[in-house]
Amino acid sequence: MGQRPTLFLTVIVCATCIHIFSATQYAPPYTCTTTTTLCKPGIENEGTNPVANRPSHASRPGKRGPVGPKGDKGDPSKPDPGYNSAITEMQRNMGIMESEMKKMNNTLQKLQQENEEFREMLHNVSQVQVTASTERPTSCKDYFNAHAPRGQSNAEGLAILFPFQEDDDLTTIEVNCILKESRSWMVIQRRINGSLSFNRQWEGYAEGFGNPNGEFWIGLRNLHKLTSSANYRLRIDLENWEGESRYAVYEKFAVKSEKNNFELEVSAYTGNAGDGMATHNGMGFTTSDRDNDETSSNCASSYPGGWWFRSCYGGGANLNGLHPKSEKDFHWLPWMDPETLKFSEMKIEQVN
Ligand SMILES: [Ca+2]
Repeated sequence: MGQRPTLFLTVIVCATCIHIFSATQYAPPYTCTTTTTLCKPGIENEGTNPVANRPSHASRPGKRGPVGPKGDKGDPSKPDPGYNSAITEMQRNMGIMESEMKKMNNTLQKLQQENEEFREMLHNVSQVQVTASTERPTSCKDYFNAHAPRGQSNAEGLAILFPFQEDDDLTTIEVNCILKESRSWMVIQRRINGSLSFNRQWEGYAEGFGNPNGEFWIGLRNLHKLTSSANYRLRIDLENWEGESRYAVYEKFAVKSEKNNFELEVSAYTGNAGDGMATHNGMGFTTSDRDNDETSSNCASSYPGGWWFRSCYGGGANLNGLHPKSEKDFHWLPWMDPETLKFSEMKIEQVN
């Protein structure tokens, strides 16, 4: 009986030790991997260990786990293969972009060239249109081509012409155009009834005056521009106070520049009025303030009105002289001498 109390005490002590050891070994937080049943501290609990899942221990921090081995730093002289492939991809993309830029440049150049060609074509078309346009006739022939019914051989109309556009000069002149026996004439002078004074000085005759539909002088500057840019013939129609008519045609008609005093060139007469202009051929124009005649006086002062006077109008004509019948200065002497005229009309036609 003396050994039984000792054995019992020993058992009690060992049981206590086992309990204490167990409590220490499995104190939370305990972690487990899903593949181990033995939980270890420092790893988050996600396993199935029933001890680790105890709610009373879930918020307690674990111990820091072991630090792993350091990684390989790599060789700086050997770039990352991923980096190399990115660079290659960028270079490939840049190549594509350069190629696209070249294509765009080529397209742009083509467009610019086409634009230039288109502008040139437009310019040519507009030139053709200007020449053929009914809005901008260059001559009375152009005007009648647009306005006279086909087949009509006689007509008359007031026209605004653009005769100087070959020099890109869009100066217009307003004239009376006459279609007579299928020929187109531009009126440059007309006397009807003496209602308009032709007693003008140099600037007036140089610039022109009157109404194209009535009494009219086209102006020496216009005459020079017209007849120096193309060949013209001149036709003069006359009427006397008895109602008779005569005409004179000169195949060559031109007026020189103002610097040359608007010298007259006229020749190759045909008609039934007689050659009233022959004596005036080669003369400069004379007005009361500009004496270019061959007399010691000024013919335009003696016979008011400007003309290509030589020995005044002896043997010739004075179509810008005083008109009223009583003044007796409005003459075409080869036909009527000493009687004066009632009507005169000077007109020109371009010779092709
Ligand atoms: Ca003189």
